[in-house]
Amino acid sequence: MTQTTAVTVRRGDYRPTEYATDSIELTVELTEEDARVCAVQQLRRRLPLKADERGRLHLDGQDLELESVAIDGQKLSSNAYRVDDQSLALMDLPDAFELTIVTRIYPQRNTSLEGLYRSSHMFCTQCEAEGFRKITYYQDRPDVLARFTTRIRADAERYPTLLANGNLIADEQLGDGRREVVWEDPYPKPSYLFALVAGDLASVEDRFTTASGRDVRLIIYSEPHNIDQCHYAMGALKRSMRWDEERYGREYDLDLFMIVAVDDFNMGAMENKGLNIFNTSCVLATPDTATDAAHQRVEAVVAHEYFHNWSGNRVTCRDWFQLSLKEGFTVYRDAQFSADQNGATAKRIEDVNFLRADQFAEDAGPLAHPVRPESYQEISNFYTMTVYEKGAEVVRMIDTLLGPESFRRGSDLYFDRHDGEAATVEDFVRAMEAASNISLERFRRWYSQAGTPELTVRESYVDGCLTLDFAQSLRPTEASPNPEPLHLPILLGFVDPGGQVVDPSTLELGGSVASELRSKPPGSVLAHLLDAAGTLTVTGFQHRPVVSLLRGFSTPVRVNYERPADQLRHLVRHDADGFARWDALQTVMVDVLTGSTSNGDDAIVDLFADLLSQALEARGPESLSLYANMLHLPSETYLFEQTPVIDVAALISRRDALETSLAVALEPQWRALRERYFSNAAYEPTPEAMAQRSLSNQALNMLTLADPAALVGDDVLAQLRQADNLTERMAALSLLCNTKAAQGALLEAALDDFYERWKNEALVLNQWFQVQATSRLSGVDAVTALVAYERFDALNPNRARSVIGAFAQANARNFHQRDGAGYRWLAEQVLPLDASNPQLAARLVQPLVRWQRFAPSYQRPMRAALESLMDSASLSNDLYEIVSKGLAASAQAG
Ligand code: HT7
Ligand code: ZN
Repeated sequence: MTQTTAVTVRRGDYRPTEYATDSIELTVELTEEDARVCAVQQLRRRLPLKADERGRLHLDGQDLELESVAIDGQKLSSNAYRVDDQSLALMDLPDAFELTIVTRIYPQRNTSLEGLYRSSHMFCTQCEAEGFRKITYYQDRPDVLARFTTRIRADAERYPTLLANGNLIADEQLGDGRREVVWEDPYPKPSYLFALVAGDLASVEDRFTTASGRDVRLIIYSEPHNIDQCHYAMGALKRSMRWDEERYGREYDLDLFMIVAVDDFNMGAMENKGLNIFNTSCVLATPDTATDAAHQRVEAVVAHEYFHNWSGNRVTCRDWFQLSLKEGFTVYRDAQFSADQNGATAKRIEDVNFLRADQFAEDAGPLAHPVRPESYQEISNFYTMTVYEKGAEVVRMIDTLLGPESFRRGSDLYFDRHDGEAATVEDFVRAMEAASNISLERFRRWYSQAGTPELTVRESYVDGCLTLDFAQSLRPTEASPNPEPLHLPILLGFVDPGGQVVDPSTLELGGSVASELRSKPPGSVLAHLLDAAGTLTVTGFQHRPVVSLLRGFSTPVRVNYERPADQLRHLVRHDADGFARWDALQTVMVDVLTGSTSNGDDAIVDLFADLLSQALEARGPESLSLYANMLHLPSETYLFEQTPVIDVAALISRRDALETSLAVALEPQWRALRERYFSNAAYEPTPEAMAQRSLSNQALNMLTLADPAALVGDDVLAQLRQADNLTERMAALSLLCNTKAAQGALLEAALDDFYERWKNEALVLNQWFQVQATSRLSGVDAVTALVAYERFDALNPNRARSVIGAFAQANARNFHQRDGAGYRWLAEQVLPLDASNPQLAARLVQPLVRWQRFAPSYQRPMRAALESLMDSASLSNDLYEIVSKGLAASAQAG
């Protein structure tokens, strides 16, 4: 029997609640068996009752044992309310009253990691999106803003750390070895921002003086064995606080800001008011336990959650359809922060890579939805790349259209207008319009239409006049069956045959599309394509220029621009904009790898030869990180996204062949690069040192490809043994795992040594699992052995992702085995997980739902694996929504 009870929630059905909850006082009594929760709410009708109306209240509740309900102190008999497994309903209510509800819950048995649960030795909460209803009956929706007071009672010895949102207002020893603390949060907030933590935690502490001179205490808590790994996050927090004041004028508003690191967490972190809760993977970082990428992720996630204090907490969302209002905007803010900390070009490359490889895939598959979705069955499934990353691109385009001064005025106006409110995407766009006097009428469609637009460009040149004909199209989707043209901001520049960027102020702009000069990047023009087609003419060139299109990826589209490869190579060599150089190189390689350009390998080798000699001379972090990015081939997932029908084996073997040719043909240059950038200096997490490590590791990778036998015994092993940091250790271990010549005793010894040394560091052990799960030499047997390993634990999301997620998402050549064994294996892992942690199961299954994009021989077994899940006894709402949408797409395409 399959799940059939899924309810669809629709955006158009939004209605405010009849009653506001002005305040809630929670008393949570923790024991080793359970928790007793007493919630006292003050409720008030928003509008007076009409003559024939009776006051009704719907409260959400899940997995709760109801002990009692009382109104204004009078206990209700059980026929005075209706309770089922999702809700508690009360009738015939007065206009204002006090509601007291006592429930019992079992955090120790809660493996879903929503609501109140146990992780290692502590209790913690996760309430976004709908977890508070697992703590007590409540109007668990983001437009109900209440003042929270939280009283926690627990064994004083076992749980000396008792935390909740806001300020500590009481702390008392109770008679029976128990202790009581009371926390009060002065800011009204929705229930999804509630948090509670109880444990025996260590802490690091610091202070921050705000722009207006207030003193804020900053504390990061973790289990004692991790506390030495929290200093990097503290530095990142202070940088974020200063940055948000300087860049957005946003000051922190409480006297205390806390972060708690927990082992078991479904996502990266959570922005609960004043008490952020973090997955350990997003807060702990030392040279030995976090790679360069992990350091940057910690910095970005700390910033992201902190920035939510304004974009999400002070101004929250009216309903979950507005999720991108806080997430898209906050991702944009954290991207700006990271760009300022570590270099704008490298950050843009990272984000565009992710967007084009993963979000474009989501937008092309059965889970495609607009940035502001119209409906959902399970809101947890809508924390997607579309809502986050495409949502951030939409905010970025608004910034591009308005320019930085007007954008800042718009953001100030948005925060002023809606402080303390639950707002909508429309409120955000209106504030941007009001502050800039720029109409975003057509632009709004970005929020309501799913799918990635395709921009087609045709170019002609006659007597100094360049004509660019633009056309846009958007594939109809179920969410947007009749898509309409979007406002595409197209940033471009011109490079002359000598390699100089042409100054566009010497040119005349015309045609049917509006256009204007822009100084960032230097020598740019911004064209506005608002209709299905339009033309930009540019006159006054001395020679035919090469067009540098979509600088900075100014609009998230697929580009169809047929032009000779030598034009792209010219841009790779000469464009003044680093992002545009990288992007042109990606296109050159994709065209060769997907077969749209024949015999291009030699030209790519020539290009790489130039880039390698430039990389040897590079100075400064911006330039070094640009070459570090350019000297990598496009990722497999990006390549898949660039082909209409994905033939996994063919694409991977083309990519392998090109990589090997580059390795062999340029071996001396790779060796020089390795010698130039390999360093024995002590580890530093600076952008420059990270770029140097990336160059050195890429050189080692290419040298190993060129001559596997020689290097395995030499540089790779030396790096594995002698490195003082995880980045270099993992690069070496990954090379051993992926090199045939290293298989057998050599690799086993290396893996065993690594395991013995790091087995007590959970996050490093995840890397050990992951490097094996993603190896090109690890098939289904290998990952089956990994999940059978004693230290594998599917209930810990980080560990599950390090094997199951890693294999399905980052080991295409083995996951997409033609006999379907990889797909069956994934379904077998996901099914038992669904019973304990539905959110995680629904995420891990997703590689299967994109089956329609693959060649027919892959499609059949992918669908069969989905069907096997659908046939199973019962699925959670989370997994059912994903699997059923995946299979519905199969009916359409089949
Ligand atoms: N706002 C947070 C979302 C989140 C979450 C959502 C569903 C299930 C578990 C979750 N943990 C955190 C994270 C963020 O984007 O800032
Ligand atoms: Zn967020």
